[in-house]
Amino acid sequence: MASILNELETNDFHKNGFVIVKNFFNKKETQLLQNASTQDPTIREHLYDRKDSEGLSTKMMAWNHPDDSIYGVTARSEKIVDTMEGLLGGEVYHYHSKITAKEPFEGGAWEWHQDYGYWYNNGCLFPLMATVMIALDKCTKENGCLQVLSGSNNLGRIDHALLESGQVGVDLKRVDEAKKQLELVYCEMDPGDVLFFHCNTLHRSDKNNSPNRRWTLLCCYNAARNDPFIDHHHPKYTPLNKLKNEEIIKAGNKFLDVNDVDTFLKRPTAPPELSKTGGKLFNN
Ligand SMILES: O=C(O)CCC(=O)C(=O)O
Repeated sequence: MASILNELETNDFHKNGFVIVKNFFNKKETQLLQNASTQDPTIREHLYDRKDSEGLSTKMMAWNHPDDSIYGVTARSEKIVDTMEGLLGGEVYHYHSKITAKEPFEGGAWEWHQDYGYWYNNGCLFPLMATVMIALDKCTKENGCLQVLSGSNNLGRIDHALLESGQVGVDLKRVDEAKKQLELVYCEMDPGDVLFFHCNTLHRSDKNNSPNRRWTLLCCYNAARNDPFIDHHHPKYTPLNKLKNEEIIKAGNKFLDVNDVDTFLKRPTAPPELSKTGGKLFNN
């Protein structure tokens, strides 16, 4: 199948660094994806805390290779992979997937960053990488939906540093300047909607200030022609076995494979090469 995006939406992605697709998943698919997020014991066991600068934690879990669970099948579904291939201009492979879980009133913030701020350090030479964020819950301004700076994908990679909290963040002076020219967009979504965003798109999210949880599944891809030149904690080029979209519903009740536990990344994704700045972002 071809990309789910039409020419206008594809152009939007390249111009703005993101595109939201409403109802990307149908009702049944969405319900199954949501069920897995509440019922899969492997997810509960492997979520770890990721602190923000206020000490609040967002829960997170990540894994490298897609399995036969509903989440692995979704990450390999034609509608996602073909769309990624359309956006990145050729074959892609699965770089990793993750769940980011903000519990009601507790879920913390994510600081401004570009994903390529991390992935550059993994030996990915070109920013030929992107993520699809899948809304498992309603994502609103109040519960900490993703925020993006529209057009920031065209800024190139900005310097990042490791923050005291363990997150990796970007030079805020740059963000302040960029904000004078670029629109800040709150990517509010309903369950089953998705957001495709480029690895150089600046993004962040607020803490969850609401009684509603905000869980999302993010699947990240690298172009096959951008095979990382460093061995690191995410895979080098690994051919991806694409699946028909119908397989998502068939995999409905299959949870993440506990025996595949080695592939779960328990450590924060901050690369060791980045030095701590004592909690200050570039003396801002
Ligand atoms: O879940 C969120 O709000 C942000 C996630 C994020 O920025 C990331 O995974 O890079």
